[in-house]
Amino acid sequence: MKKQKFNHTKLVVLLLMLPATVFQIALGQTYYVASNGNDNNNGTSTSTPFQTIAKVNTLTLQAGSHVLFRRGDVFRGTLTVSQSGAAGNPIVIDAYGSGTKPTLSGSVLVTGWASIGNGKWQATCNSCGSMLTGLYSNSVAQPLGRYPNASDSNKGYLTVQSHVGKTKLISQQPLSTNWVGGEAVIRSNYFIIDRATITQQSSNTLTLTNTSAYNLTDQFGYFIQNHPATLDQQGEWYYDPSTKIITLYSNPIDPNTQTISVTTFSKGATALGRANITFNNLRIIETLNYGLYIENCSNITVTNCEVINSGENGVWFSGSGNTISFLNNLIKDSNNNGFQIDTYSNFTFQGNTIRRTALSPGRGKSGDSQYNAFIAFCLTGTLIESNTIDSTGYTALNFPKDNAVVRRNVVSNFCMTKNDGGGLYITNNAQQSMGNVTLQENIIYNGLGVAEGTPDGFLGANGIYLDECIQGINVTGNTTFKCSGAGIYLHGATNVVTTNNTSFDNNYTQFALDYTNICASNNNTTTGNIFVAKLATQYSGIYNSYTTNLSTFGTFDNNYYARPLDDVQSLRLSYPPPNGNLFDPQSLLEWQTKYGKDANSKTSPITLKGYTLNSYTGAERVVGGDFTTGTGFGSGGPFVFSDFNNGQETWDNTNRINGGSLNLNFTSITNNPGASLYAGQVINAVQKSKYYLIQFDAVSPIPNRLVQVYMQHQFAPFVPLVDSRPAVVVGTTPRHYEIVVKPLEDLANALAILRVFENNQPIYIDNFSVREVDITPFSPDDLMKLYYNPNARDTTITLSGTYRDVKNQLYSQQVTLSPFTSVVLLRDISPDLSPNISLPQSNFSTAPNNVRNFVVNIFEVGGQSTSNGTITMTTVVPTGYTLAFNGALTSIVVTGGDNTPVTIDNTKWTLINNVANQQISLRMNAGQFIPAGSKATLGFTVTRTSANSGSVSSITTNISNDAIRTYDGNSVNNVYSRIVSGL
Ligand SMILES: [Ca+2]
Ligand SMILES: [Ca+2]
Ligand SMILES: [Ca+2]
Repeated sequence: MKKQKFNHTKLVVLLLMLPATVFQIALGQTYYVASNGNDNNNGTSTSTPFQTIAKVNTLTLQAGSHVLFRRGDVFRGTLTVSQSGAAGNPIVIDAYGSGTKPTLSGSVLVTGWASIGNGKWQATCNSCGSMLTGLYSNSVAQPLGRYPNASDSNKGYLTVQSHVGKTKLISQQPLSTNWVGGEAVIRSNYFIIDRATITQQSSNTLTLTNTSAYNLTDQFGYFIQNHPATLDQQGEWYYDPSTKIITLYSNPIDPNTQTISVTTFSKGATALGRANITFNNLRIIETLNYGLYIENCSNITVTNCEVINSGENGVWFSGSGNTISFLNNLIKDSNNNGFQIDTYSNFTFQGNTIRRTALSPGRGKSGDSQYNAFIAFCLTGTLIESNTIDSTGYTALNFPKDNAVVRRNVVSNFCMTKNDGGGLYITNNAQQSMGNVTLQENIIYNGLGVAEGTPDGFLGANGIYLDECIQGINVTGNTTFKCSGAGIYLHGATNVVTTNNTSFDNNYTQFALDYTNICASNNNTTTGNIFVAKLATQYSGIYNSYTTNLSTFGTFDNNYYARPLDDVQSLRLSYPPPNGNLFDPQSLLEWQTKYGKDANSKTSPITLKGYTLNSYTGAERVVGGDFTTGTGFGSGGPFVFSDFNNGQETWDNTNRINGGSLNLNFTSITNNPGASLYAGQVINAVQKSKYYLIQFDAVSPIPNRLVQVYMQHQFAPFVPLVDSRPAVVVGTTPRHYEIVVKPLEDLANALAILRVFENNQPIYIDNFSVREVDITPFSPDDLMKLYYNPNARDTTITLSGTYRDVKNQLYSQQVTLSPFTSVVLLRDISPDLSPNISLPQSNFSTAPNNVRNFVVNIFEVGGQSTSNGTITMTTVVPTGYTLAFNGALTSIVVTGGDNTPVTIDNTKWTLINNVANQQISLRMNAGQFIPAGSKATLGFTVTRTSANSGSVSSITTNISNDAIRTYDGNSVNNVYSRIVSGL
């Protein structure tokens, strides 16, 4: 036990003034409390402990006094500390003995359950008051009875068909029970769950007493609780305060065989208007309202406590005060907020864990600022550090708006009861002055949202959510991932600095800077961030304004906007017409050139193909896709339509790519946002269970032309058959493009679409092809991974496979992360070609023994099929030999082999260069590819002509380097040499 400091001056005064018995208290008396004690004891030793909280509440404690509860014991009631300690010499409430922490329980046991039939039991709770917030069977919380049950359809939500204000609810579903006296639990909107008493019912119309600030909203959900007719599932209970009778559904378990407790005491421990109090090592459970309730106190320290099963807030520092330290505590299973602190200064919240907060709709409180794990309305000097917050009904950590540091917290699984909240959240919709808040190195993931009870399933759980009129926040070094909304969402923000954060796999966007109706977004700084969209349906960034030009949003630079599976148009920029592109996906280039932002920012260093191509399984669907003739296309081939009737197609025969090609161009320039032409190719029936490969070659006289590639309905409603429209970038050098499409539905009349954006320069298309294919899709989770380190020391993670980060740094064995950092790794799985030469008999004599047939095998060893028709290779024979390639051959007998003809692929390749019959270069034909793990085999003939007798030299074959990695991502193994000897 800690010795208390002795204040001699105070002692002298006390000696003069007080009788001896009080003198001992003034020294800082230690009191012991044990469940087998006696309130008639003096309480001053472990052998003479008090027994009850009620006795402790009668003591006049002094600075330095300790009240110690025996570990392993349970004490029922509310511990009220009615005195103050002194600075540096607090009153301490703590534990003694060994074992589990002493329990302060706010509940009483209820016994004598009588069966009333149909699985229901009743018992009277004489000490219960006007409400009950918890019933526990063997310490496990049981559900308040509700209709419909959470296990029913739509997770137990009925639907508001129509309403009048907040007091009349017309149910879409018929109500056959009279629910008057019960409570309607209403999703008034995405982020509010209100409770209102049902005072009248007429058929499907409920009249409510509803004190919420929010009106009802049609098509949102509601259910009914706190009514005896709701009881039909194990554990459901109802309490009638007028009779003090509890009804419990328990079938077939006889509740008399269980320990049933119910919440009766408002608080577990409390202090009002006091100072210098420390709470250590207490376990506070099953309280009617609050586990720990402190009001208008200062210099309060709480360490190593557990607060469990609180009927409303787990811990509430109400009112105002200063110097609060809340360290290394556990708060779990709170019905409403886990931890709330109002206007206090100098507040430290460190090393705490808050779990399972407000997970039952209707058990939390109505209105705003409820269902949160942590909410602080502090004044100044707040530190929120190294906490773990998991599983929260709404916002996990609602931080204060002034002078606060929020760092190194791990926040997961939030918005599990309500939507449109955050992992870290703040709003300033009252537009007060605010600032000097830092959010640093937090790790935030699994922002969920719940679809049930909403009309459209909007989830909107954002990792870091700075909502409405936020100013002066520094967001740095945080990691957010797997949130249903944005990783970081700035909603009407000014002077917010967002630097060096990583956002990955957030379902809507990795980062958003948005407008609100109240506040514009201005003068923000967004630099050095890594925004990686895992899926093609996610955005890397969204910049929206409908009030001011996007160029006033602030400074943006050195960010990564990466969407490796579809990296071209991963941004969305919205600005009202005529100067913007409302809701259209856009490229980083558009953001850079049109608004002058992000000059040094980059997209993904590698493009990941989300599949490997195994084979073609269907016939060619494009007639005349090589555009060899100028007739026929437009009927069997593509036709053009456009937004403003200015798109046209013509035939080009100037060998832009490969002979004739399709010229897509505009007859006039409208400058309308998103103005496009669409080259539609009839491809007839498609099935949603199949994959289709759209291929073409393209070139334009100017660089950076975007072409979207997708499918849509040929006839009304003309809607796309895809969730997202992949885009490719067409430049001044002809390139081959391929996009795999999996239609959303079976359709008899589908179009393949090439969408070209308005420009005064044409785009030329050639070798246009659509075929059904067999592919093996890769799971995006295998292609892209986020690793993070939630520990205070470096952590090394072992990798299987080779990866790159967005800065193109290679990781092959492991990655080491500093504390509270993360990395997004992209699998390095480009196709990798590696050739060899098969020529068993390589000693060349003179004629007639001077001719040899050999094959070059080009193996794909990277596990990824090559793109079509792009591979080039060169085979060279030494001086004194000649080399021949016959493009008509389909088999060859390798000289010195087993005399079995080897099947070769010569017909699939075209000679593109021949230097003196010694150096032959070939290019694979359009439409041909080397599947993953497979090979191409080419047959050649080599003849010794003038090589010297006894000479030794090499035949060499070489796969050309492929900077854009469409057929080879590893040039180390691209050269193979075979020694030949002249005899
Ligand atoms: Ca029920
Ligand atoms: Ca052509
Ligand atoms: Ca290679």
